[in-house]
Amino acid sequence: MPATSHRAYLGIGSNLGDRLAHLRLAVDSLVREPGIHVVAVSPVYETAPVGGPEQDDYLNAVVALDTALDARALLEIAQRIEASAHRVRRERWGPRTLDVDVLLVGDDRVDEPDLQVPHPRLTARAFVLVPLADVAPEWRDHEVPDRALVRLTGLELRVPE
Ligand code: GSY
Repeated sequence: MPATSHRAYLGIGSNLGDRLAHLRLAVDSLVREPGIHVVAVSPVYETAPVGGPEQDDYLNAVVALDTALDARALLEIAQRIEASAHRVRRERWGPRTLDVDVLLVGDDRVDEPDLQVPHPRLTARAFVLVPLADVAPEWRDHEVPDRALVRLTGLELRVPE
């Protein structure tokens, strides 16, 4: 665990049962979690499913938090919260009551079989990028190894007077 606090981002999604209740459960659980300070929650987006079998639309959001916990500790918390929503892994990419993904943890990079940070599919998923832009407008995709489909440059265009 790092000595100092860093900003982390978690993606939350649900497409089974009471989708909004599941997202609320995730946020409430994170707020109650020792060592985590939730600083912002994005708006909730309804999104078409990406990958997997035919399934219902998701509700998605991104949570920004400050913590001294590392990515592995955040993954354990995410999995515990998923379990509390009675999540059952029926099939990969299939419908789920609650998904809590570790997207970014400060500048940490993790490449292990069960945990990759930054999340490897982060930059290819509108259901992550759009709410992430709401809570992390300063975020730049050059912080992740692969090329984003859309990249914030910091360049400006002005309407001529
Ligand atoms: O990786 C998160 C689970 N998931 C989602 C999701 O949260 N939203 C949308 N729109 N499609 C998804 N496909 C998967 S898998």
